[in-house]
Amino acid sequence: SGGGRLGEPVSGRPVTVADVKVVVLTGAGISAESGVPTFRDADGLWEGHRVEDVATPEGFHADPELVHQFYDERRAAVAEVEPNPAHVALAELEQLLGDDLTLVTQNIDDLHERAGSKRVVHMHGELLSALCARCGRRIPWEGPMVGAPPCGSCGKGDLRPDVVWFGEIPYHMDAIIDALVECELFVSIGTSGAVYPAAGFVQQARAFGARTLELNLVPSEGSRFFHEARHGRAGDLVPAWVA
Ligand code: BJW
Ligand code: ZN
Repeated sequence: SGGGRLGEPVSGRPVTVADVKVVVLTGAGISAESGVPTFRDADGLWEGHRVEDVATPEGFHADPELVHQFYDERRAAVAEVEPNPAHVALAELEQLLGDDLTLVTQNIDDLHERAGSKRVVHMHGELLSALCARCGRRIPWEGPMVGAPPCGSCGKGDLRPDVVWFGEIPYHMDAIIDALVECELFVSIGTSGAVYPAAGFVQQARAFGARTLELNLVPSEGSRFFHEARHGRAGDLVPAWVA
């Protein structure tokens, strides 16, 4: 149906590549082929941990050590893996589109950056950042947070992972909404469509006139909201779409 390949008509009018404003939303599925476990697939990373124990403010309050350990393990694991062809294709797309591409990721890994993307909007935060729970200061973070000293800025606050847990407000929402309003093409890659507000972006983009495309291993929970869906591995689908 012609939906989504760059340079093809979007919203019924002819466009050139330089013309097209694109929003790409990525989720855990784009990092799966790099060896980062997803959240809700069979061998998902939440196994052994209840979501509410490790990804809520209440869980952190109840057992900060457990939550720090959980994120320490993920930080160490991500350091061992490499970006895959899907990340690389999106970095190439940024070269092509510049500011006309808004890459929004729900992922807290840095694989988009390591593939060469310069402007990544991390709506659920970043593994390589720590946040002072008292003064809100952010600091770059590489080592384990278990046993970390208090915040060097206020001297008192405990550091927490700089990530967005259930019940917290995702980051950069104003910029994301602006990009959804303006875009002519919205592409969702490797996300189950189970977690809001990201799961609602397709309907918002569509309401504002964008063409919408899903690239995912299987139909997501929101698959029916897209104009077009292609199912397969991100490492195959994303380079083919960008080419
Ligand atoms: C492949 C593949 C391959 C596999 N190739 N594909 C409306 C209705 C009901 C509830 C709510 C609602 N609005 C808000 C809520 C509450 C809640 C929520 O959504 N709950 C749901 C469970 C129903 N949302 C929130 O609390 C959010 N905050 C909020 O809404 O604040 C209010 C507000 C917001 C905005 C404006 C005003 C007010 C915060 C949500 C925070 C989510 N946090 C986490 C943890 C982040 C840190 C961390 O990583 O530890 O984010 S939870 C987890 O889920 C993580 C992910 O980013 C997120 C999404 O997961 P994702 O990426 O989709 O992964 P999977 O595993 O689910 O799916 C992977 C997909 O890839 C699958 O489909 C596979 O098939 C596919 N795949 N291999 C291609 N090779
Ligand atoms: Zn502080």
